[in-house]
Amino acid sequence: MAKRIYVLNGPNLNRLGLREPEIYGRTTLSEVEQMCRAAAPGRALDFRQTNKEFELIDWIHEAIDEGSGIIINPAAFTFTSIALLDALKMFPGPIIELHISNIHRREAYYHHSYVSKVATAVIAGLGANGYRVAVAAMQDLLGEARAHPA
Ligand code: DHK
Repeated sequence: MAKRIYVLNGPNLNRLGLREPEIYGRTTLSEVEQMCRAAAPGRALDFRQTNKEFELIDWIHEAIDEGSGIIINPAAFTFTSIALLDALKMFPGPIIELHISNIHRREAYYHHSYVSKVATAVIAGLGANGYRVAVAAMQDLLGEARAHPA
C-alpha cells in the first residue's frame, strides 16, 4: 500500500463556508475533504485541520516517516512561520502549497510566503476546487495513475 498523501490545513479553515464567503466561498471543509477523497478513490489520504502551529509541525514530522506527499494550506502561518518552513525542509517527498484565494491579489502581508521556498508547486485562487486539482497533481508527481472524472 502506497504511503499516505497528507492534506493539511491551518488556522481558521475549520470555519470554511462561513468565513468571509466573498473570499473563501461557501464550500465547507468537510465538503473539501470529500472532494479530495473523490479525486483519489481507494488512495490512502489523511485530511486534517488545526489552529495550532505546533500541531501542524508535528503532523509534518509524522509525514516524514509515513507520507509520500504533502498538500498544505498553511493559511496565515504561510506568512509568519519559519518553524513550518524548517519542518517542511525535512520532508523528502513532493509538497504542494495551496491557497483558496489568490494571495498575490490581496493585502501585501499575504504576498511573502515562507512555504513557497520549499514547495514543489503552488496553487492559489482556484477556490475550494484547488484541493481537487492539488490531489490530481500530487498523484502525477508521485507517478501514480489517477481517477479520471467520468
Ligand atoms: C487562507 C487564509 O486563512 C489566509 O490567511 C491566507 C488562505 C489565504 C487561503 O486563501 O486559503 O491569506
